[in-house]
Amino acid sequence: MLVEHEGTWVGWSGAAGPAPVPFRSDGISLHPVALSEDDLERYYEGMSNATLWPLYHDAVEPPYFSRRWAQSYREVNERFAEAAAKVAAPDATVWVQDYQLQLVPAMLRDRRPDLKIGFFLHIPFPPIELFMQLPQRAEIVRGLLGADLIGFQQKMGAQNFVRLAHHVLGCAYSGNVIEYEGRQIKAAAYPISIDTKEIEDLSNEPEIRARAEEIRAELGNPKTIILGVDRLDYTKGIERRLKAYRELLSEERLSVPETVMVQVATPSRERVGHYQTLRVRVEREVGRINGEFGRVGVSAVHYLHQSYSRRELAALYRAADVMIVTPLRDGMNLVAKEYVASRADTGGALVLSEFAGAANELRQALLCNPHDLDALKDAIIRATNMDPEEGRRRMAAMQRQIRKHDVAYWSHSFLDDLKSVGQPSDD
Ligand code: ADQ
Repeated sequence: MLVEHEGTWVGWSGAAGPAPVPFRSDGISLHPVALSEDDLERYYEGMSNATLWPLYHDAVEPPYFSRRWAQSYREVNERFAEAAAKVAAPDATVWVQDYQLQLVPAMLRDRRPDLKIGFFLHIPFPPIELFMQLPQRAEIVRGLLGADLIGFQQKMGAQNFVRLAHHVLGCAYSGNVIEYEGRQIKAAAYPISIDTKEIEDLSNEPEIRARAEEIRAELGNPKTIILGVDRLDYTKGIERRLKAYRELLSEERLSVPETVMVQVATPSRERVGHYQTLRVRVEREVGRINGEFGRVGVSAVHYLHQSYSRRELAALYRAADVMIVTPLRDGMNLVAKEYVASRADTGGALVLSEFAGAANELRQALLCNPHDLDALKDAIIRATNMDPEEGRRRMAAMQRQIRKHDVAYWSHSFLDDLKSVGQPSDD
């Protein structure tokens, strides 16, 4: 998308310390912004990942509120706004991404009123009742209203925001258009997606198919491979899934070695307290399941706390008979879409939480409420015993959806809408 529009990327390099000098790569100009160790601790791990992340995900873990973190969030947002203001051409379009930068739209508009500003939130936007806990609530709403178009993963998020702008700042609105300081700001849903074709092609490569066979053999040729792939995050419902699996083994509705579970959990935010305790809890549960149901040389659950290449992930998806995606709340969940795209053979079955944004589109998945353990267990059993013809029909229908609604569709629909909004209001 940036290549197509000869765009410039302004972002963080991923390492603390001075920013590398701007450079070009694959036809894109990159302008790194520096984050110090202090910024990392307060702005990134603190305000972004221990305040906003849990608050926006239904407070499934309690958010911490800190004035020092909020001050750092402000400072770093200023830095990004300053950097973008410097590099943006006259009347350029700037697309600000995600919850770490919610103050940037207004800061950027102050500096560069000529710009067209879009904002996209990759995570859910919470209901008013939850958002109102945030000490910086008015500041964040004002920050976002600096944009011309605010994109959310789901309609519900957009509606929450419109109501909130009215509630907190008294903004008038009509449908999904908010009036603020003589401007009209649109809030709408743009469900993000994947490069469907790329993943389909990848998973059809003979080498990936051979690797999928090899994985099955390495797991002892079980009848059913159950797979979970997530960042190790408390929003992803990994513990619920493991508990459901343990109960199914204990009730002998599933058994080892006919069934084997693989849980890939990418290391994530490892210096944040919530994540450290989650890791301990998940590893304890994995140990318990293997202790009770494993045998010498046969694990009931293979737990892989590692990052994988796209090729290895594609092979794992291709090998998995049942994919379990059980977030307690998730903006979208690309893993669910990647699994569907990987099954060009129309094999496999997807168990999907109703609380993932992806559930709005993947209606033919086996949808369930992960808080309802019995419903989750029944969905896993249904997926395990799915009639192959029914499985193929469901998979093919989901594939039709994500072939049309791929990531290019997402970015084009957002940018097309951005072109046509933000005109001054009549009064
Ligand atoms: P995430 O919470 O990170 O994203 P998700 O949408 O599932 O969640 O994306 C994860 C990505 O990481 C996928 O592309 C997946 O393939 C990859 N991944 C997962 N485990 C991996 C591993 N072990 N090795 C390598 N890659 C791995 C946030 C929001 C989501 C939203 C996305 C995009 O929380 O709701 O869908 O942004 O907007």
